[in-house]
Amino acid sequence: MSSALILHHYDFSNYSEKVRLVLGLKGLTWRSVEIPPTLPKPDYIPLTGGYRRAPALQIGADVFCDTARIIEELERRFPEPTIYPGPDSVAQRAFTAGLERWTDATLTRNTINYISCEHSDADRFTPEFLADRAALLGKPEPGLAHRKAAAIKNLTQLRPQLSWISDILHDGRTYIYGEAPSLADCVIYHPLWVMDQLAGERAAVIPAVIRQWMERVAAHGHGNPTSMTAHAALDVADSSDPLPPLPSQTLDGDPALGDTVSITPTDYGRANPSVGTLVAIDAQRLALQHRNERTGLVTVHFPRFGYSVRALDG
Ligand SMILES: N[C@@H](CCC(=O)N[C@@H](CS)C(=O)NCC(=O)O)C(=O)O
Repeated sequence: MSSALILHHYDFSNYSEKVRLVLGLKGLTWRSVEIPPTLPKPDYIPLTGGYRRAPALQIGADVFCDTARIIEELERRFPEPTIYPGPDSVAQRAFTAGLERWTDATLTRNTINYISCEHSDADRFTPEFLADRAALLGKPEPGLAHRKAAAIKNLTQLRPQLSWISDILHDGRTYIYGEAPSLADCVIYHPLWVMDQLAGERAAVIPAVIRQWMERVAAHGHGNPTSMTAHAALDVADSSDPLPPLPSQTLDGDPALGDTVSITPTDYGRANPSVGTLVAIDAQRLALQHRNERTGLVTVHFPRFGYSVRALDG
């Protein structure tokens, strides 16, 4: 039971969709805990030690935050079928990491900004949701009068990126890297998919060649989820021990193992760092431990890329 994969996520979360697709490509069985899309998240934050973003993957008393770290762990534990089918899987992993930075940072921002301005009347965009996201991103939502201009501005940025994707697919290939699906399909799919979710209808801006590829990707499904309550997931953490931390190699300026640290996203969500004792650190990964009365001792894992770590005074 404690080795079960427990994904904390919500339906219209595009980063969660990236992970759900990987679970599908690997045909994995997992437990699904639905978390709220906005703060407060009283049954989630106790697990992560402060981090608010979705998704997180819990395995016993280990919690993996950020899709990059989650997917790395899934590939390590379940290497077959691989999400890097090659022919050179090492190079493909690196190319896909680069691709993922584009789709996470830029494509996602443009698709979400475009659709939320173009379809600002969609049911999803309640005042509470918009206020939560303005606080998350640290900037005000565009007022009604500016929405049309913001939609157009984002569309000018979105169109070239949609052309890049169409051009990758121009020779009629089945998937991004050819005949086998890979992580590259998942990382390009989710920022497009979220436009339909937020608009509550198929986004007209997605051209047919991309739509057909999206249908092929979606056909792999999400593996075999069964739902679990958040309380049951907290109980799993409480009745499990975290795995021994990975070996560490500190770099110049790093806090020392055993320091009380905060780990904070460098892009958005900075108001909600995770806080705990640093137990692992190297050039690629970070992990801290914290203790909470509802979870006992938990290790929370982050990628190094996109997160800063600093020792807290005292
Ligand atoms: N770099 C993070 C980004 C995660 C992220 O921004 N997730 C969105 C949901 S798709 C989020 O957490 N939004 C705010 C919230 O749900 O509280 C990752 O790859 O996991």
